[in-house]
Amino acid sequence: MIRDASRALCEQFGIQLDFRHTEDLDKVSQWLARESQEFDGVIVNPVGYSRATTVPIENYRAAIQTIAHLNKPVIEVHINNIFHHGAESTQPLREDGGDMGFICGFGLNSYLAAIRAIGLRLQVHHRDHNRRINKVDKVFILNGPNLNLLGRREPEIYGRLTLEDLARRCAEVGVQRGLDVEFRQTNHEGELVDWIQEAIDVAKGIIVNAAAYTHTSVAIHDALRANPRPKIELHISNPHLREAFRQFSYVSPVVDGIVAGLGTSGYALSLQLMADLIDS
Ligand code: CA2
Repeated sequence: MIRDASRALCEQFGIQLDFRHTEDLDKVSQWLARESQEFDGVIVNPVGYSRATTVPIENYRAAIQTIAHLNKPVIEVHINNIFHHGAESTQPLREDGGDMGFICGFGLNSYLAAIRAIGLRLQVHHRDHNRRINKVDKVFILNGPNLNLLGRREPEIYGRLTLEDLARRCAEVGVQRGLDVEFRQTNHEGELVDWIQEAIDVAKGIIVNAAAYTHTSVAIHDALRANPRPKIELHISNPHLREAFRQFSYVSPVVDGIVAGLGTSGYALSLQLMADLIDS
């Protein structure tokens, strides 16, 4: 099922798919290390690797690091939201540095979004048939503190697009996917809480980049929890690869899925995922 759907999407992009499965993590390390010249990107689902004590995680991380140096996109995917079940039993890879995205909680669509992200990175042409017709649903995209600085500071982390560019891009993708996008930014925690509450009555779904409040705000956790609509946590960077204080999220346990580390293209990808969440 995952293999067939992944292959079909790859064909649309003209990407050749090499889909492999093993229970032996050591083997994954070997594939990554030995064959890194032969692929342009990697999607890896390490399942419950952090629960296993016998697998050589160090080798695996070293292998990931090798391909990060080659500047090839690597995306960790999980079918379920791994933060729904206690973050200490299953943790995302936390390798320092490198170019690694993270998508979890969308079922099969976690894989398809990762393929789309790699397609975008490789700038390959594709025909996306995944359109919704005769349907317009309101979706909130809520952005937290300092994201108004996008494109003006730290482009090496957050890219060159401004928040206004992103809002425009999201509106375009929204039109394609039958979503009426309400794009907002605030530096104030309480305002984010107000908007998450407002969305209960007004929006079919919320995509939230709570920025620094992700790591500090019980109020935002509670507000999201009270909103029964589909919810996606979004980050431009991958907080798990950054400072220790970014590695805990109050948002992760109360959302359906998470998209991180895919740069500003994560916004468009999240909208695609949201359309599918609303339809499902
Ligand atoms: O990667 C993300 O999207 C973050 O949510 C961004 C937050 C950070 O606190 C999170 O850990 C991860 C920071 C947003 C600050 O945005 C800036 C944009 C340009 C220049 C300076 C800050």
